[in-house]
Amino acid sequence: GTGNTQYSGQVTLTTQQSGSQYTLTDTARGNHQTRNLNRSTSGSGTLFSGPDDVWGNGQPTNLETAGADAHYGAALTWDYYKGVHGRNGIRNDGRGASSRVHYGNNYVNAFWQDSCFCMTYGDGSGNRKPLTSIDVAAHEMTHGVTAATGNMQYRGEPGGLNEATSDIFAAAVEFNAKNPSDVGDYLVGEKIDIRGNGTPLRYMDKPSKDGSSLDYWSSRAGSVDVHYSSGIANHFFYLLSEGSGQKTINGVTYDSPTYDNKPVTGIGIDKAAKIWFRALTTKFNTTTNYAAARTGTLAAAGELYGTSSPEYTAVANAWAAVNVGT
Ligand code: ASN
Ligand code: ZN
Ligand code: CA
Repeated sequence: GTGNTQYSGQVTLTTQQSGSQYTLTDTARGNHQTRNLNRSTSGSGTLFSGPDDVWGNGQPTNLETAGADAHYGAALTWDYYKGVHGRNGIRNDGRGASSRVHYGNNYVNAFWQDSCFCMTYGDGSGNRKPLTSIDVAAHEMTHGVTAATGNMQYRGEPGGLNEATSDIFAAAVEFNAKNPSDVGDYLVGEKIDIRGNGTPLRYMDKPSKDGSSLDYWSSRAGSVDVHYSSGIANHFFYLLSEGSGQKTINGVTYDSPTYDNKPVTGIGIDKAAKIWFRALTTKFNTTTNYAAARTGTLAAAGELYGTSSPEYTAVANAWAAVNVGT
């Protein structure tokens, strides 16, 4: 089918034909379904269906548009985990989840629930910007991957690492998608204007730019909101990928500081994501804190690239740069 999305332009969607109708059922990705809650805050809504296999018109007033964005974001995230990490779906069992759009009234959030194996998106408030961008979809779906793997508990330092894992793979999926309307960046939620002033929700190069997130580990890391302690690992991941200092990527200029004022040389996002995924799936557990994340990512880098490799050294340097483990 054809999706006329709000954030990603015109895209191809995989759908299912049943008789004279088509539905947003992704037959290539575990039958992932995209459903319309039509402002309800409960239930599973109705599966998007229609006669022409064209979904949305690029405008949020058309109720199919958010469905097209969500269906596309879920497909990109599925393809990223399968193509890059060899993971067959969120739980590595080939099963598709579902997306629910148009949750409630003026709801300015999105969330994953393991209980329904589903993610849910609000429509945003005054600015009428549904929370269905690629990075938000990848962030929420990654909560499902984390629940099925490291399962870091959603409080304290493990909670920050859980949140960061969602931001890290949100960036990785966005870069991997190579969509010209929503290019890759190290910002989270730059499309949805959640603050109403055009700024993104989070910045990975220097998380404190949002006014609340932590750039460096301190004893406060275990007591602030998990969306703020995630900053430490987001910053680690940015430094590991791109290195410290100024850098412009896809038109966005970053300037990433280090705690010790020593420069860090990046190894690229593909290797950094390989290391984080291996740590998430084979080292992390419910109680992993920042010190253990350092140990786990070092072990993962050692297994992937060797303990004498530049990749291993970069992991050590990037953790030191966010004040973990020195
Ligand atoms: N959008 C938020 C998140 O995924 C919802 C929450 O706070 N759990 O982190
Ligand atoms: Zn989250
Ligand atoms: Ca982004």
